[in-house]
Amino acid sequence: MKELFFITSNTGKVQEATEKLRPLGFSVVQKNLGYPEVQADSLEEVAIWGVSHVQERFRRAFILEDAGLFIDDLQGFPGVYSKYVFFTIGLGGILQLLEGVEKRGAVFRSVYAYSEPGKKPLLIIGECKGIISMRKQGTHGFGYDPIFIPDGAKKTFGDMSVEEKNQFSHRGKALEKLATVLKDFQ
Ligand code: ITT
Repeated sequence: MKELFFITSNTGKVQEATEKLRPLGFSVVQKNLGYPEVQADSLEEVAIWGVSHVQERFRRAFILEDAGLFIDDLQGFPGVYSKYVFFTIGLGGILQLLEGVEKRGAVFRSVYAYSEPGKKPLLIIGECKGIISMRKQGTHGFGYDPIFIPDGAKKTFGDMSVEEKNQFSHRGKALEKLATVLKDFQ
């Protein structure tokens, strides 16, 4: 098993990464070092900025991730502001904004950065399309999971186990690609 340091404060992300990467030969180790989340237009910029901060303090290879939910009818909101919006208006606020809206399409995006000391990070992207449910459903997962139904499923991420969510999710897809790339890299 290869150790892979994951710089994150989010234990939900760590659970999902651990579950996905274990069978692919990686053991995920959480490091909650903290880094500033710069206000930027894209997840990629946030991730790159995060890497440059962490590289100054952590002199080993690591991964970090920036993710967000982009809702079609809200022109991509909350997107890069997903964390702030979750802790302010919350799931109830999002459902209210979509009251009476029939076309409820949305996409979760995840950008992973893999960094080695002194090198430019490698970016890996995963996406999961779906819809915003009419009401909150389920108690699993974190963040927007109780209001997101991925394409091909009949229930929200909040109603899925970690394994099930990983089969559909932006994070699951990004981590699969990451594992393939790291096999050649290391
Ligand atoms: P880090 O320490 O890794 O940055 P975080 O929780 O701040 O953890 P992000 O900035 O990447 O993570 O994500 C922004 C928000 O988007 C996050 O707080 C969730 O509310 C939401 N989010 C991201 N991925 C999600 C997922 O798989 N399911 C539900 N909500 C998600």
